[in-house]
Amino acid sequence: MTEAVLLTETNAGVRTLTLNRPEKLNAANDALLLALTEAIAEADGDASVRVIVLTGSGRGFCAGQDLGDVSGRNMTFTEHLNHTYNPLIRAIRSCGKPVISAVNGVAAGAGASLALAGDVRLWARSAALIEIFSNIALVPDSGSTWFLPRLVGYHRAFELMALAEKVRSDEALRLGLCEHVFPDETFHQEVQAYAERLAARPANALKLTKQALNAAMTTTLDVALDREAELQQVAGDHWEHEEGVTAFKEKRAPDFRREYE
Ligand code: LHQ
Repeated sequence: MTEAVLLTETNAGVRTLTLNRPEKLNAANDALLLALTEAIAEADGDASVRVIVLTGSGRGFCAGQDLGDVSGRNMTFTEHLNHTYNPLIRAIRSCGKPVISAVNGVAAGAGASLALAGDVRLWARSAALIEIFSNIALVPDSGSTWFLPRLVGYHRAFELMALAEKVRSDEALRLGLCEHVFPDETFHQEVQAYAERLAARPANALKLTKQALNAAMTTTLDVALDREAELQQVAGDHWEHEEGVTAFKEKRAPDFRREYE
């Protein structure tokens, strides 16, 4: 039997999805992209899952499109993106649960987009990101042109894309491409511990926060204020809010996981 292109594991409410084509630095083929998109939707609908982690097996995170898998394909570039990468990036951004990009190694091309697409980006010390598209005379895709300038500004984004420079973890942290860098040796334990911290937070409130932030990325302050007021009502009507306030008054830690255990 051939090894699955995507490995799935759930531990303490954390669903870890591991890209599993290590001999190619987890370069993506259609099977992997479709499996990953489906797995995110499945995790989104599973009440026992509170946080999703995306990571890679072996020494790479994702080397982007498998360049051995595109020649002779019966699809245009546009069709290919609309069929595979774009639904994946949309699934991550619209998922009601926090998605952690756990970047264990090199993230190149569409793999760099995947590294940027998570709500939280945790990197191993030896990880690196390369907007490598221009090496093969392509345009950055899978959301890179949207994510990167919002993080580093137009000019730095243009330079990284035009020169396909490798961004190492220390610089990534400085540029805001990741939130934390952990030692390679303990990376997966650190990611799991971080994910469990997030899993203990109020799931409904985080879902609404993600929704509000995503919408605010492309809107005016006026519209954002109105949306906050609407979503605050939804959050305030949820049991989590009552639990948070009660716990505060009783001087104890809130239990936001009680419905799931
Ligand atoms: C690979 C790949 C790979 C196949 C490493 N494919 N085998 C969207 C829609 C439609 C079409 C096109 O594209 C897109 C979006 C994109 O993602 S375009 C960008 C595609 N990706 C690339 O151009 C990256 C190509 N890879 C590299 O430049 C290097 O491998 C990097 C810089 C990522 C890592 O370098 P090294 O650490 O020196 O590793 P390596 O090059 O020795 O790679 C290890 C193996 O993985 C090697 O196989 P081998 O049999 O020789 O050991 C590579 O051939 C294979 N591999 N990336 N994308």
